[in-house]
Amino acid sequence: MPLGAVIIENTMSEEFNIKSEIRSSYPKTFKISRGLVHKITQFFMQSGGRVDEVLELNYGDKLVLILSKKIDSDQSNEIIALILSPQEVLNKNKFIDLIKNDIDNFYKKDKQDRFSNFETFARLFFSESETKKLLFIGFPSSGKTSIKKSIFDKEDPQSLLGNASPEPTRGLVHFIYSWFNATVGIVDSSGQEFDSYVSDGSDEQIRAFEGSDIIIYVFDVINWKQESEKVIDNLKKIISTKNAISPPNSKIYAFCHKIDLLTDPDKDSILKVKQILEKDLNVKATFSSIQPELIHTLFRSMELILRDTRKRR
Ligand SMILES: Nc1nc2c(ncn2[C@@H]2O[C@H](COP(=O)(O)OP(=O)(O)OP(=O)(O)O)[C@@H](O)[C@H]2O)c(=O)[nH]1
Ligand SMILES: [Mg+2]
Repeated sequence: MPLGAVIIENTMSEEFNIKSEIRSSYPKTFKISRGLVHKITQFFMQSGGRVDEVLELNYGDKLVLILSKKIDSDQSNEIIALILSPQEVLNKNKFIDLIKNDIDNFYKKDKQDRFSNFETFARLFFSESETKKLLFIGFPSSGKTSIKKSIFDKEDPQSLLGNASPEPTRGLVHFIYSWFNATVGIVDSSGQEFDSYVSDGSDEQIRAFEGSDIIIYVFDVINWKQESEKVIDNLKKIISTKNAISPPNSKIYAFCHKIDLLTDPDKDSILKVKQILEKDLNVKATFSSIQPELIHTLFRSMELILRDTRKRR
């Protein structure tokens, strides 16, 4: 994945000084230094202000792809810059093709639209990657870390239920795994800090949801039994956060976990959860457990997500 993309507007003052301003950048957390903005502008000017052509600027071990389109203005120009990490430099041709293919469409918009819709354009360079980001989010102690460890670290579920039971997670914890032929970046989040991930405009919210293709909402059967309204309310908050921040084709799945703890009288009520989440909120819901006799339920849920994700590619 590239490190980031920016659109820079350069305006010429009456004294012939150039003022460079960043009009938009993606991802939101991407910070570009003033030094690099200056270098990009200088490089473009030194190239003779070549437009409609992807220029390549080496910056340390990174590579910056630069493109400027001719616009009807004598006082200003715009530069789009895509900053590639050292690992992505090898794939530069893929990114150059993507820029060339999509730039004309982007420049059909007027200037204000370009600046406000830059994010949609820039996402193209990020969604092409095979890397998926998966976020585990939900109630404290509902089993997020245990699920992650059983599936991705292949830890023995019996010990996760016993003496190797995980400590409560603090903050957002990141991991990278190979999952079949995809690379998956996993974010395991703290149930205690759930509210901060769905509170509007917080940095935590952006860190958790930005770029998340797969969002797994975990609650357990006891949560449903004791506080079903909160289970639904939390999911609504996740849906609106996802809609505001995550990629357009991202998807939420709900895991009603620890079904080994179900007692007979609870069974009817628990079956309703699936109906409510799927019919009313349009979120796929599955039942799971890491208890050895029931762990196939968890494997099935994860398989379903994998199949779905492949289809969406
Ligand atoms: N009975 C039962 N217990 C489980 C299951 N999965 C996990 N647990 C237990 O639930 C407890 C909490 O598990 P965690 O995986 O730490 O939960 P978490 O959601 O990561 O919690 P936070 O990090 O605090 O948000 C642990 O004691 C686990 O052993 C399950 O399928 N059934
Ligand atoms: Mg945890």
